[in-house]
Amino acid sequence: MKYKIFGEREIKNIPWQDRPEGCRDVIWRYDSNPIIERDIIPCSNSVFNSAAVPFRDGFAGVFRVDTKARDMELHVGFSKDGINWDINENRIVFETDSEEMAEFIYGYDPRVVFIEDRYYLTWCNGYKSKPTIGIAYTFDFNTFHQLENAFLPFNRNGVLFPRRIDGNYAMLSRPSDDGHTPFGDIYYSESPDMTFWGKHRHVMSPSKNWESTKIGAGPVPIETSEGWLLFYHGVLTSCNGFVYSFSAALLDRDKPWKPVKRAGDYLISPQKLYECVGDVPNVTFPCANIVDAATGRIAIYYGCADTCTGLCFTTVDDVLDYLFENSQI
Ligand code: BMA
Repeated sequence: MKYKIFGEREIKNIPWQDRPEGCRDVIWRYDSNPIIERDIIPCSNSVFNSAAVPFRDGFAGVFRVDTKARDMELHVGFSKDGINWDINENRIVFETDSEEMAEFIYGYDPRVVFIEDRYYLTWCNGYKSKPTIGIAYTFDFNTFHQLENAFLPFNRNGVLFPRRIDGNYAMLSRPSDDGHTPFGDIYYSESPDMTFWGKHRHVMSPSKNWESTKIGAGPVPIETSEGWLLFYHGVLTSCNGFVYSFSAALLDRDKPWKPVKRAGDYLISPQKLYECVGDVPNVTFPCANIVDAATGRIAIYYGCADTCTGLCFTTVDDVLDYLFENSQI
């Protein structure tokens, strides 16, 4: 491996396929996508934009399940290989000491990260029916303890860093509005205790045409010798609606609100039938990456057309080489 990875462990059973022969793409798709079909559990209308992490000798995940009543719920799942998943039929019911947090309105687009001694879950949480960032922690993916919302509405795409920065927990987020937000930059905030958030910093605005409407952080940033590798989604407004693609950027290791490299092109855009056709056409939306520290392999989980879940692959060396050769900053 050319570049160093920090804070990740060896994941021998990481889901993986080699780059197909002749393929020159930086990120390539799993050839049996989608890995999770929309009807995987009886109540599901769709399962997409979901999180997965290594857990015990396999993997655990928190899945966005939109039900047949079209409620937006969060469900736990487990897998031995990261590809075939058992997803709980009942949604997560959070425990909380805060009366204000007790009412569950909706939850979507989860991210999961291991920090210090436990797994933290962030998601877009309906607070009095307005979207903001919910936070909970779990040790076992059975009991989830919900903390206070990180921010006031309106906010989405809250993504925690896997370690403290300068002594504080750190989170990326995307302030938004109450609808299908036609704008959006990525911001950075810190907290000493996961409750009080401040030191807000601007990270990135939309730049190129493929992301010209809005951008948002995707999976948990990966710490490398060159900086934090962040996959992020970007939205183009076409004459037929939003198109969600994703790409990569590198953020400064000590001051992660400073981008140091940024791709000019998308790395995945909706092109396969299952990405172009579904409840919301033309959406590829990454929410999780699993990294094998021994090989630098990265498996990315992404929602497809707000309907099902796909998997794609790259390596730290592939993405960083690409960013160093093609950065548009
Ligand atoms: C965004 C979020 C995502 C969704 C996308 C496309 O605003 O709601 O969950 O995938 O729209 O519908």
